[in-house]
Amino acid sequence: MTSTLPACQTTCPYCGVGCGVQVTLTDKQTLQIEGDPTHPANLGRLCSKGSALAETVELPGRVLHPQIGGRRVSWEEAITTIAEKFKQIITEHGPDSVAFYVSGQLLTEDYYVANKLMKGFIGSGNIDTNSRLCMSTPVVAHQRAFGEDCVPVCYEDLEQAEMVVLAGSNLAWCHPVLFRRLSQAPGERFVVTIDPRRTYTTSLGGLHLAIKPGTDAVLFNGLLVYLYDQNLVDESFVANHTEGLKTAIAAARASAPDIASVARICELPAGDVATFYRRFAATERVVSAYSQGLNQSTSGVDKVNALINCHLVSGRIGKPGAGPFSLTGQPNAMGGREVGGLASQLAAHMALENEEDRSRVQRFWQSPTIAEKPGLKATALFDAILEGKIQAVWIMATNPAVSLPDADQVRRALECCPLVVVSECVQTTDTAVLADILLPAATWGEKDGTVTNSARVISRQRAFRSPPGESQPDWWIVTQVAKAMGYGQYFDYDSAARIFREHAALSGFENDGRRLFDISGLSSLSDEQYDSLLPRPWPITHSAPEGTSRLFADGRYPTENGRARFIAVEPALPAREISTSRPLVLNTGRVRDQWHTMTRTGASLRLSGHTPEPFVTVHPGDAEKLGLHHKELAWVRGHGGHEILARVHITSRQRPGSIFVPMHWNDFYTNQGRVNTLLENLVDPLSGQPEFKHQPVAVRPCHCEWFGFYITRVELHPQLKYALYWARVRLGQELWRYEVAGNDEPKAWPTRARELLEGEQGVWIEYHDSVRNQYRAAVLHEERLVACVYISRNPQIPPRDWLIELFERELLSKEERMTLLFGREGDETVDDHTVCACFKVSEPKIRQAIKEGYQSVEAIGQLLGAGQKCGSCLPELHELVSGE
Ligand SMILES: Nc1nc2c(c(=O)[nH]1)N[C@H]1C(S)=C(S)[C@@H](COP(=O)(O)OP(=O)(O)OC[C@H]3O[C@@H](n4cnc5c(=O)[nH]c(N)nc54)[C@H](O)[C@@H]3O)O[C@H]1N2
Ligand SMILES: Nc1nc2c(c(=O)[nH]1)N[C@H]1C(S)=C(S)[C@@H](COP(=O)(O)OP(=O)(O)OC[C@H]3O[C@@H](n4cnc5c(=O)[nH]c(N)nc54)[C@H](O)[C@@H]3O)O[C@H]1N2
Ligand code: SF4
Ligand SMILES: [Mo]
Repeated sequence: MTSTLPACQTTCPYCGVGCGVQVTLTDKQTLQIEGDPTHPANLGRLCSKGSALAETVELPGRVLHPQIGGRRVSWEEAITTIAEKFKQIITEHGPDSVAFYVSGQLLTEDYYVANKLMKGFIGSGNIDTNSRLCMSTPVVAHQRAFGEDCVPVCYEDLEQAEMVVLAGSNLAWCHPVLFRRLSQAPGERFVVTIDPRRTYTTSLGGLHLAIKPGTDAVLFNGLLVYLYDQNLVDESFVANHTEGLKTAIAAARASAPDIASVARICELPAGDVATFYRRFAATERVVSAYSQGLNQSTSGVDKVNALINCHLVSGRIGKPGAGPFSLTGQPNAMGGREVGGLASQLAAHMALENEEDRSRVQRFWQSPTIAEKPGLKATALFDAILEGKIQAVWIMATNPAVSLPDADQVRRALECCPLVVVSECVQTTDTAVLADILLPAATWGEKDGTVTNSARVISRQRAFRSPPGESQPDWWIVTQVAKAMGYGQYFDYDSAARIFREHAALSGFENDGRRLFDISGLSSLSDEQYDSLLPRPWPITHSAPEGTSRLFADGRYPTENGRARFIAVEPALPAREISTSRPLVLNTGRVRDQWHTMTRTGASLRLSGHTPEPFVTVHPGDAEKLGLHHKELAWVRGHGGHEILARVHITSRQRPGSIFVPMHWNDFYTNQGRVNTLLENLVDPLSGQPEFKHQPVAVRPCHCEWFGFYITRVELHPQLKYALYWARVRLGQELWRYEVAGNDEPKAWPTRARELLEGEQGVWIEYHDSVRNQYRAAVLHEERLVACVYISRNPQIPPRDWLIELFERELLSKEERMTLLFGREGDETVDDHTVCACFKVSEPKIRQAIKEGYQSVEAIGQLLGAGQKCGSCLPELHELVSGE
C-alpha cells in the first residue's frame, strides 16, 4: 500500500463530532495520525478512538474482490448480475419490491447517488438508512418545531453556555472531544446530566438526575409549566416568532402540574428537580444537548419536542450559548439527511409528500420517474423482506444482523430474501456472511468525499492510500449499477467532486430561501477547489460562502408562516413495561473504545483493552436478589425467550431495576452475545426509530464450573464447542485472546488444551494443581511463546496484560517461562482492563500508583503517562483517584 500524499487533512470516520485528522508518513514509512489543529470541530484534539486510527488502517479480513455465492468474480460480472436481477424483479413485481439499506457512514456523494437511483430512476421510496435507528427522531422533532430538519447551534455555543443540560447523552464516551471542549472551556458552568445511569459524563459535576427510564417528557413538560407559571416566558419572542404555546402548556400541565408530581413520576428527589428548573429559569445561556437516551424510544419525538418547547418559551435559541442541540451519532448522519437518504424524505430537505417538491427534484434530475410516496422505514423494510414483499435488498456500510432490533428475525429475513447484495470492507461481518453478492468497498483513508458533523459543518474526507484488492468507493459501485440498468447518461460521474457539485446545485434549485439547507455556494467549485475545501457550516450560499454557524438568529423559521411551533406533548409510557416474568429494564448503548459492531475498533489492541468482553451491569441490590456475582456470567432473557450470555459487572452506577448491556458484541467476537436478539421491534410511530433503551428482560446467573483464557496465534472458536461461553480479543494480526467458561466437570483440562492446540507446534510446559483446581500451560517453539492456557474454578482470573508482551519476544528467559506457569509476584485478582488506551495503562497499575502515594491525576499522569495524550480516560482517572 502506498501513500499518495506527504500530509493529508481528512476527517475521523467515527462519531458525529467530525474531528479533523492529519495523516503523515514518517521517515520510517509508518503512518502518523494526529488531530488537525486547524479543524474547527476539534482544534487538534482526538479521543481514544481517533488516536488509534493508525492501528486500523490495515484492516484485517478485507473483502478484496467481488463475490457471487462466495465465488470470486469480476466487477463486470457482479455489476451486470445485480443490474439484471434488480431489473427483472422490478419488471415482475414493481419498483417497491426492491430496497436499499444504507448508512450514516457513507459519504455524502455515495449517499446522493444511491438515493437518486432509488427515488428517481427505480421510482421507489425504499431506501432507508441506519440513521433511522439513530437520528430519525430529531429529524421529525425539528420538522415539527422548526419546519425543517435544522440543528440551530454550533460547538462554540456549548462552550459559551453557562448551563449545559445533557439529556440521554453519554458525552464523555460517545462525543469525547466535545466533552473535552466542554470541560476545558473557560468560565463556570452548571451541568445537568439526565441519565438513569451514573456514567462518566457526570464527572463534570453539577447535577445528575438519575431519572426513571422513559419519563423524560414529564421532566421537560414540568419545566415548561414551571417557566410559564413563574412568568419566565420570553413574551416578545413567543408573540412574534412562535405559535401553539397555549395548547402545549395545557398538555404539559395535564401530565406535569408541579414539581412534586414530576419528582414522583420521574422518581427523582423533588429538590433536584427544583434545582434543575430554577437554574434553567435563571440562566440565559443554556444549551440542552441530547442523544439516544431521548431518541431511541417509542415516544422519542415527543420527548425531543418537550425539550425544544422549553427553549422556545424562554427564547433560549438563536443566541450565543443557547439552544437545543441534537448530537449526531455517525460521521455523516447529517449528510445522509441532506441528500434525503431516509425513506421518508426526498432530497435536499424536500418532502416526498409534496407534489411541487417531487416535480422539482424530477425536473432537476431529468429522471423518468420519481417515488410517489415515502418508502418503508428500516424495521418495516426488513419485515417486508421476511414477508416476501421485498425480493432484493442492497445493504451498504451497515451491519443490520447485529444492529437492528429483533436481530435473529433480521437474519432470517436476509436468509430467505432471494437477492442480498452487501457492499462491505470486512469479509466476516454478521451481515456480509449472508450476502448472495458481496462487493469490496473502499473505506476510510481510501475514498474521497464529504461529511457533515453535528454542527452542520461540511468537511472533506480525503484518500491517502489506494484501496486494497479491487475495492472501490461506494459512489462508483452504485454508479456502475445505475449505468448497467440503463441510466448511464444520468450517472455519468467520474469523481466525487462532480457528484458534490450536483448535490450542491440541487440544494439551491428553485430555493428562494424557503429551504434553509442551501449549499449552492459550493455548486461551481472546481475539482481543485473541492480538493482543498475547508470545513464550513451550512447554509453556504453565494452571499455567505463561508457558511453560517448559528441558525434562527433573526427569529425566522422555515415554516409556512415563519414561526416556530410549540408541540403539545402528552407523555406516553414505554411501549413495554416490565412484568413478573421480565422484571428488569434493559438499556443498551456504547462503551468508550468500541465503535458499533467493532469491525474497525475491534482490530485495535489498544482499544480492545478497555472493555474486552460483553457485559451486563447490575445494581448491587438487584444482584443480591438475583444471586449474581461480580465477574461471573449471567443469562439475559428478552423478547421471544431469546437469551444472551455476558459477564456480570456489579456497580452502584446502575439504577436499581434496570441493567445495561453494550450494543457492540456480535458473532465474530463472542458466541452468545448479540443483545439485539433480545429486543422486540418497537418503534416511535412518528419517526420509526426503534426502542433500544427500554425493553423488559429477566436475568439469571449462569453457573460455571470453570473459567479461563487462551492466548493463541490460531483461531480457536470453531473447536471450542465444549465451552459454554467464549469471547475473543484481537491482540495482533494473528494473535487472539479467548476468555472462556464452561459448566461441565473440568477433569480433562490437559487433554482438552492439547486437543485444542494440536495445530501449534512446540514444547509444552504445564502445571496442574488438582487441589486448587488450576491448570496452566504454555507452548514454546524455539524459545518463542506460541500459546498459553489458564483454567481455574475461580472467575477472578489474574491480570494478563503482561503476557501479551511475552508473545512479542523472540526469546524467553527461564524466569519468564516460570512466570508463565506460576504467575508474577504481586499479581492480584483485580480488574485488569485498560484505562488509558494511548499508553496502555491498566487499572491495577493505577491503583498501585495511588497506593504508593501518587494521589492526583497529574501525579499519575507524570508517572505512567495515563491521561496525558487524548484525555478520554480523564473522567475514569478522576474517579479512581477520588476513590469512588
Ligand atoms: N465510543 C463510541 N462512541 C460513539 C459510538 C460508538 O459506537 N462508540 N457511536 C456513535 C453513534 S452512531 C451514536 S448514535 C452516539 C450515541 O451517543 P449516546 O446517545 O450518548 O450513547 P448511548 O450509549 O447510546 O446512550 C446514551 C445514554 O442514554 C441513557 N439512557 C437510557 N435510557 C434513558 C432514558 O430513559 N432517559 C435518559 N435521559 N437517558 C437514558 C443511557 O444510560 C446512556 O448512557 O454515539 C456515537 N459515538
Ligand atoms: N441495542 C442497540 N442497538 C443499536 C443502537 C443502540 O444504542 N442499542 N444504536 C443504533 C445506532 S444509533 C446506530 S448508528 C447503529 C449502528 O449500527 P451499524 O451501522 O450496523 O454498525 P457499524 O458497525 O458501524 O456498521 C458499519 C459497517 O460498514 C462497514 N464499512 C465501513 N466503511 C465502509 C465504507 O466506506 N463502505 C462500505 N460499504 N462499508 C463500510 C463496516 O465494516 C461495518 O460493517 O446501531 C443501532 N443499533
Ligand atoms: S470525538 Fe473521537 S471518535 Fe469522534 S470524531 Fe473526534 S476523534 Fe473521532
Ligand atoms: Mo447512531
